[in-house]
Amino acid sequence: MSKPDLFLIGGATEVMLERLGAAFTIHKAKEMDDPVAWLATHGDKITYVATNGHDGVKPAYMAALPNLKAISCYGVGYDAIDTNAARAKGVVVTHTPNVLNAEVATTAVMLMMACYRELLRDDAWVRSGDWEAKGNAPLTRSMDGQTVGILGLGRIGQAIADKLAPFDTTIVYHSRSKKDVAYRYYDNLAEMARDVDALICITPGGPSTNKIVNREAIDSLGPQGTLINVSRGSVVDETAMIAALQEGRLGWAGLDVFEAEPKVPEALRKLPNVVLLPHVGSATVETRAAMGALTVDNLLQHLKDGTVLTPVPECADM
Ligand code: A2R
Repeated sequence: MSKPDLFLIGGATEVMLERLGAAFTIHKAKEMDDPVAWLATHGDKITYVATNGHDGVKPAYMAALPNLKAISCYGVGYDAIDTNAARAKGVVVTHTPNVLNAEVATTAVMLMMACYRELLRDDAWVRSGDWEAKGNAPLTRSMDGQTVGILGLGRIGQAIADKLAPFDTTIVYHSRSKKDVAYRYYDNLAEMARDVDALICITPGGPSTNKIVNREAIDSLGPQGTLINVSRGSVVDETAMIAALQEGRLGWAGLDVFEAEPKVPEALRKLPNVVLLPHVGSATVETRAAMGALTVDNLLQHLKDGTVLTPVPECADM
């Protein structure tokens, strides 16, 4: 019996390719000159798609996949996939929640520590010879005892709160609904930003969170405030943030995500009061292996009995 056809958007690890290859005939979009043209001829035989949170599934691909059954997304964020369009076609979408909570939380804490303790400046102080030439580096700020506002206290947000506990932080949070936790809840983001030393963004991307960290929220965080973003670049008004960092209205920013990544504005790259990472929140060998395994497991499960392990909430009842 011939294997079902899978359209692979973006990359996949060797282990993923090996497991997928045993069950599916893989067609790699990356190796096609014109994937849309290829789909126009072959799209009707594709029943499965594997993609990632960054590449998602373009509307032009979706339109050319009439017999699609499932989309498996390597990553917890799936804002690059139109889940409503998928659902309307009877296509179930899966993602990789939980297996990356600890890693993304570590990235958030690492960025916060790097901002507070001026890790990059002090590393440069040693490398440049300034230590010998100028003496001790200027003092930094302590990360202990800070009040930290978490924007989006979900799976990862809670993991961040847990990892910050040894720093004697006071955790508060903002989300659309109050959670059953002991932390103080703010129903207004700017109000929370006014009361905290650091604001950590860890909501999903998409229209409902687009630029919710706006000028008002940024100004509320203020000149002594630190903004950490490990969610999506779209969550923060990047232009407003850069202006605030340049003008001293915002103190520091630790960023793993950007509005038009991998393009990062030069004005941001020039600032001394930022720490910039190339969207590596979950990017360790261990965590990416776990995410890859779950991405493949969802597809194999669907092939076996039509169910999936970790559907996105919008497809949970399919
Ligand atoms: O708003 P709620 O009560 O649904 O809480 C969720 C919150 N959230 C929002 N908060 C404020 N304004 C919004 N428009 C909004 N939309 C969602 O974000 C919840 O507390 C949190 C998301 O938590 P989880 O669904 O458990 O997601 P997880 O696994 O923590 O990942 C979060 C995101 C991914 O979507 C990727 O973009 C990124 O982390 O890696």
